Amino acid sequence: MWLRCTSRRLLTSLRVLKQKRLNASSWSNTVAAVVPEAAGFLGVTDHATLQDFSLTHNDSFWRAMANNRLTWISTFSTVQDCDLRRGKVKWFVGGKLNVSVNCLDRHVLTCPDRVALIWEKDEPGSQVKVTYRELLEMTCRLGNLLRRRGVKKGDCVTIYMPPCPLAVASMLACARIGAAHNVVFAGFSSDALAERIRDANSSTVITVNQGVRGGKMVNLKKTVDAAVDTCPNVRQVFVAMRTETPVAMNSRDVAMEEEMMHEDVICEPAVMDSEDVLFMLYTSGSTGKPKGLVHTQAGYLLYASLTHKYVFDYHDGDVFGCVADIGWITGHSYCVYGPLANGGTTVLFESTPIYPNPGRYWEMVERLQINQFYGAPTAIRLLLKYGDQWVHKYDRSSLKTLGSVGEPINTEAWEWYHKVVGEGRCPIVDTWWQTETGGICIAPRPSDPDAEIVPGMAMRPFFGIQPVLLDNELTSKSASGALCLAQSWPGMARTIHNNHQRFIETYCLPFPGYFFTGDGANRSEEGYYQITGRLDDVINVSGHRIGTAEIEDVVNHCSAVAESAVIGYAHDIKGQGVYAFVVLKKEADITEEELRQQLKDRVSKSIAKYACPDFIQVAPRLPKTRSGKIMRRVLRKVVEKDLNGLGDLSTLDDPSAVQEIIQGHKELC
Ligand code: 6R9
Repeated sequence: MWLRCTSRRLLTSLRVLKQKRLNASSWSNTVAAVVPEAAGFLGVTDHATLQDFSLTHNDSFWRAMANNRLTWISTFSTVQDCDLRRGKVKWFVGGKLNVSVNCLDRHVLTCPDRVALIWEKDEPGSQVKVTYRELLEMTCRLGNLLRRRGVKKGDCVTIYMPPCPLAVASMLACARIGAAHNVVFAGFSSDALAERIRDANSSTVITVNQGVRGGKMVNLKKTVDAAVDTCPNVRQVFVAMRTETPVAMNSRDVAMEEEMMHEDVICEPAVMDSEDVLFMLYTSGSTGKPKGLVHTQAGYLLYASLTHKYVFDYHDGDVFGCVADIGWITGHSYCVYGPLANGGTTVLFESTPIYPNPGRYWEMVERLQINQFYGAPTAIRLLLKYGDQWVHKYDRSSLKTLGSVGEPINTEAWEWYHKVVGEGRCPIVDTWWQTETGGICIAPRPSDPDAEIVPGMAMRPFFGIQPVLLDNELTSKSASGALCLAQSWPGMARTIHNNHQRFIETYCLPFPGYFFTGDGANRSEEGYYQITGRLDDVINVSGHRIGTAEIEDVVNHCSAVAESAVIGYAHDIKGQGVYAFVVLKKEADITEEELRQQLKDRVSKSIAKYACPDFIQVAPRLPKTRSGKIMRRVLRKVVEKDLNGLGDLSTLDDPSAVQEIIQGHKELC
């Protein structure tokens, strides 16, 4: 079904490379079997050669992949036009395509009745299956509706929905008519939603009357109403009915399913340029407001599709179970775009890992016959504590690969996932990537299902990815440093919406010529990568990324607060928890209990519940340098109870501040 592209130059250069790198005896193994689209016409048979080739012949590699995996309306003229120094990133320049056609129409031609989506609803056993034909029909009706209601190519539509087929159809309908989507995680508060709607300049919002999660109803439409009331640009809100509970409809509201029924099932796809915007997705940075990272059409789709196929060893007919929410990049790339571009069957998980009991994931694996399961370490750590019996109860023989994403996976969780869940026979793929990278960049088995796996390590770069650890000797084999990527790849974000300068300053200027990820990493003698965590003030709570500055901003708005410092601390289950140090104004008249309640309410109203501090320590003052900078390093060490590791305190303005902090911490914890 894929178009075959056999470039003579590519063939020749690969043969040369092959001769250079390999002797005849190492040709036994079969990249032909594992990366057929490369090996089939390249004759390459091992990962290292193909990985090398993807870097040294970057254009040839990506040209072949783009021709092989994507269906183009008209082909591109230039593979890439990138300059990381200037934050310029363009791939498949001049090419025209439509992403929804790549995810739907071409599969409807060959396998219309294959299941595209399995909607695993909150109540176990109430799953809904949607075929490719049905998803195309839903998408077309919705595309026509959006068009009729004035949504145009280049507009941005905000989607505030839990994982469900209509949410996926909404994303694809935007792609069909050339509008960008901006999915906002449906756990965000109305203030956070409003901020994102305004920044994205959306005039259309899509939502549901209520969400259902863990047996509870959540009034999402109410949150949208409160948000939209502060967004004068919003002219219409489409409301789908997830439950039967009626909701008050305002003049701007549109009953989505009813209106869709009047629409045609054929919707002309917009002709999109490779570099037109496909979506933006807000994520947290170390300073300031959340940033709307922008992803474009062809490069993103190709990268999501290729990584989905090779990192997880996905094959036709497999059921892919990524339990992330569609509001995060993991949901975008591995619930929606990657699997659908590959004609796969993908699960949309609406519930929680412990509803109705801690056996939920594994009961679902048995019932849906899931082959690849992809989840977050925080959930694994939580389930581990409930004991093995919840896993043993269910048949997991369908499982072939187990994936991990979002934060480092600790050894205990890795071993349990491997031994108990996977019965020691399923490889664990610890995948490192970010909203910015669009898809997985480092993972244990990007091509070879038999490759060695080291616990707790993301290990090997994906094709076309060249990690470097900077601030370190570049020549040494083992190293540690700031994780940077030395050349562009098709899935990377192109800019920050409305703020290209911030994009350049955040990712391109710290190490000129390299893309700076914000993470630190180690490289072993064997060349395997291990991610050590963020180097900036971004923390990771239950796999949700949040900037400490964002939380401080909300805390500082409380009238009793003079200043604050928020840090992450190691948490058994969440990975990291939030710890806030607060200095009160002299005139503040508030009890500590009132303050705690007020701050929790404020943070959950302005951001989301997961960002609420677990500990709030009221301090007379914060340790600062003489130039007035808060010494967060000292605060972290106090919370880690590593008083010997406080380090150099010579720049401290007043050393007694540290003693006060230590004393206060002892009293609180
Ligand atoms: C996909 C996603 C990105 C940040 C990233 C890093 C952390 C993600 C990881 C990991 C260690 C892994 N992270 N995967 N750390 N090992 N396998 O999570 O995107 O929400 O943007 O977060 O998450 O710190 O920089 P996003």
